[in-house]
Amino acid sequence: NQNGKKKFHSGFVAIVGRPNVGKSTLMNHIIGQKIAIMSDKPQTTRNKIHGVYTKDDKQIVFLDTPGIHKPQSKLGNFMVKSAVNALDEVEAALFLIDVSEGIGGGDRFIIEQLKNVKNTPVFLVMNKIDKVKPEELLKIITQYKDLYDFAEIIPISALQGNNVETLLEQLGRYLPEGPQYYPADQITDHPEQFVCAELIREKILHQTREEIPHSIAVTIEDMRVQENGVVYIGAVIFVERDSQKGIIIGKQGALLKEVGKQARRDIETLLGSRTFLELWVKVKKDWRNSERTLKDLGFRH
Ligand code: GDP
Ligand code: MG
Ligand code: K
Repeated sequence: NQNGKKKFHSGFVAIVGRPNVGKSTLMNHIIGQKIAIMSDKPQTTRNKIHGVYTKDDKQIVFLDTPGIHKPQSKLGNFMVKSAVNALDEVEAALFLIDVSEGIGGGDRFIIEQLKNVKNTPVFLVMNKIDKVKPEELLKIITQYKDLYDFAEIIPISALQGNNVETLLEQLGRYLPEGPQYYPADQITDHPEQFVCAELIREKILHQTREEIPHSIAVTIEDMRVQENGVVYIGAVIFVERDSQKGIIIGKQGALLKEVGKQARRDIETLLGSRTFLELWVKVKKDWRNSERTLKDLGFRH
């Protein structure tokens, strides 16, 4: 243009895929910091997390959507609805699959949902190529490419970073001219409270394995800097049953103490400040099926 300044391009990109295909890993690789919480357990990422990638004259704001899957509760309905709605409002969507596993019901369900999305190009991102041979990859491409009119098909390894640059370059071609939404050094627009709550939840899931399914929610009740410079955080862990409360507290409080220790370490890294973390466990029966409780806990349509 007249000033000789290059035009800026920007846009929003949603990442979808069934649990465990590597959505959080990909976003963390791109953003280069631990924002989206990773776990071997499905559905760790319940809310949208924006990760902001800025390079030269382009900015991509990523939405790590909750897994789209056949809903089994009201919470499930919220999750599917919000994830599918988000797809209409973005510049592009990345549909991640795990190439080391065959196409499954979860993948097919998402493809059906994608058919309701208008005017948003969908990339088929074939993740975990480090786990398969090239000829297997070709077989999987032929399985998928007739099921949907994908804008691009890109094989990557989110874990090792293979081909992620190519993915970003291809995405850049779909970004319209637009503003720089966030400063170049900002990597997430979520309140720190949310990330802290997710870190606590992650530690609980890691510590409890199968005993605690997804029937927990964590809210930050209080977060402030004390006079001595230490950040005080008070958090409540909601469970559905008394037995789950017992499991999370552990023998003489041992498990909760460990959760607190590990979460505090990560939170201190995140905030760059000494932290005092206080945790409570409360039973809120059947919170997943209560609309009011869902609203109280911050889930939105
Ligand atoms: P999400 O549920 O889709 O967000 O999946 P995660 O990002 O939490 O990843 C699930 C699991 O897959 C984790 O153990 C990751 O380390 C692993 N994973 C993710 N990407 C890759 C990859 O490219 N290669 C391999 N071998 N493992 C991966
Ligand atoms: Mg995730
Ligand atoms: K769109």
